[in-house]
Amino acid sequence: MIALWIVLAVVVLVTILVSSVALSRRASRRGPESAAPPPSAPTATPPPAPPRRATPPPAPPRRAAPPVPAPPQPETGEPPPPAVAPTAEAPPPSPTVAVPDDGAGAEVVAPADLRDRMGKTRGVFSGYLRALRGRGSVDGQTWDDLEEALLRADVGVATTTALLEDLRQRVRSGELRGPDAVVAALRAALRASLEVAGGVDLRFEEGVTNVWLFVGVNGVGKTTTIGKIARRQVAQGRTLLLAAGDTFRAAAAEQLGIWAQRADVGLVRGAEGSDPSAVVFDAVQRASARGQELVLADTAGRLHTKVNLVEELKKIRRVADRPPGRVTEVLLVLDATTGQNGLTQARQFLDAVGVTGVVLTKLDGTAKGGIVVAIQREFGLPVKLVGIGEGPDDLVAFDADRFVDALFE
Ligand SMILES: Nc1nc2c(ncn2[C@@H]2O[C@H](COP(=O)(O)OP(=O)(O)OP(=O)(O)O)[C@@H](O)[C@H]2O)c(=O)[nH]1
Ligand SMILES: [Mg+2]
Repeated sequence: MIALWIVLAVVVLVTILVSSVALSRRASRRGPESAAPPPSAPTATPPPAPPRRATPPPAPPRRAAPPVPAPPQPETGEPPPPAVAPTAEAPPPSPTVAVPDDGAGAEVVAPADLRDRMGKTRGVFSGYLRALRGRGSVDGQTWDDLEEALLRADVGVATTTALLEDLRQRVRSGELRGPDAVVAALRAALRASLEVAGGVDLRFEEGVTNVWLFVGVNGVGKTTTIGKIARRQVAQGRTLLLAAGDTFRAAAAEQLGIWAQRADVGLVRGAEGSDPSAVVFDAVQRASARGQELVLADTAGRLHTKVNLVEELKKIRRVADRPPGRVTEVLLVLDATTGQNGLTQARQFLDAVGVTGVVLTKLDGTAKGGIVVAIQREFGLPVKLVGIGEGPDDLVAFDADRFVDALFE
């Protein structure tokens, strides 16, 4: 019996021992599992988090940078910023000089001026050219860059396509090799497309009262241009009168009156709403009676309808052409900052009043200087003068060589 109790006690003891060992093993396995999650979740994530927060700051600088070189490609990040900045601050110095010798009324300017004032256009253009040259070979990217540069400078789709198609063929035929040759050929092609019959001289005839009419939509710079030209003509020894043919607003005649005072010339004006052709007719009569040889006639840029405006301009022209008057220039004034849209607006004037040339204003305030090429190519009209600022001397004769040099150098 005692032996039986001993056996039972041993069995019980062994059972207790075995189960306690099993429990302790399970506990040791669960230990690492339950300990792991806390460190892994919160601890592992936070450390990466700060670095992630540290990264964003670099991002804003990257976003802040593009606006400056915005004109060219973001990747090139080229020179436009430096070019743009000087332009914005450039207006004060105006080394323009009137040269009273060419007898046709064109003004000559110190070479640096047009170049400096065209800083925005140059910035766009030269950025692409530099990137393109830097790649060393002519590939698909070359054509993309050239196309973008020309379109951004507002050379226009039609002109850009024609220019590039020609260059592509010359590269295919082996005539042009390498980016430098392509750029040089583009430069020559642009220069050639600026060759328009007639030249930039403003036409003036002896023995009649010359009338130069200024037409264009409102705000393009007609009145300002007249003021600038009046000063130059006086400096060249011409005698002249201003005609306030914009009778649509009284303020227009007052604005022209200020320019007349500055140039020390007479002004003929009518009442607000009066017939502008009567004002121009009167100006021609007075100029002739005083032996003055030139009338600069302002016109309205806006009327109730465009049909009215065009009809009114036709009438002004007819009246101004009656002897002793002779219309020797009809200058279409275009605002370079409006780019291709400006061309669309301007077409209505072309046939209606027999435009003889273009004055392109505000070339200083735009990166769309390529519009000069589009105007000459699409309108077949010479750009005779360009406005490069609001100051009285900020008007220069358009010089195709200097213009192209400014784009490429
Ligand atoms: N930056 C710059 N501004 C110019 C230039 N030419 C004219 N402006 C400015 O353009 C604005 C409009 O010029 P206006 O001469 O009044 O234009 P307009 O065609 O006579 O306008 P409307 O009489 O309203 O038809 C003015 O603030 C001028 O100073 C230029 O070449 N460069
Ligand atoms: Mg005006």
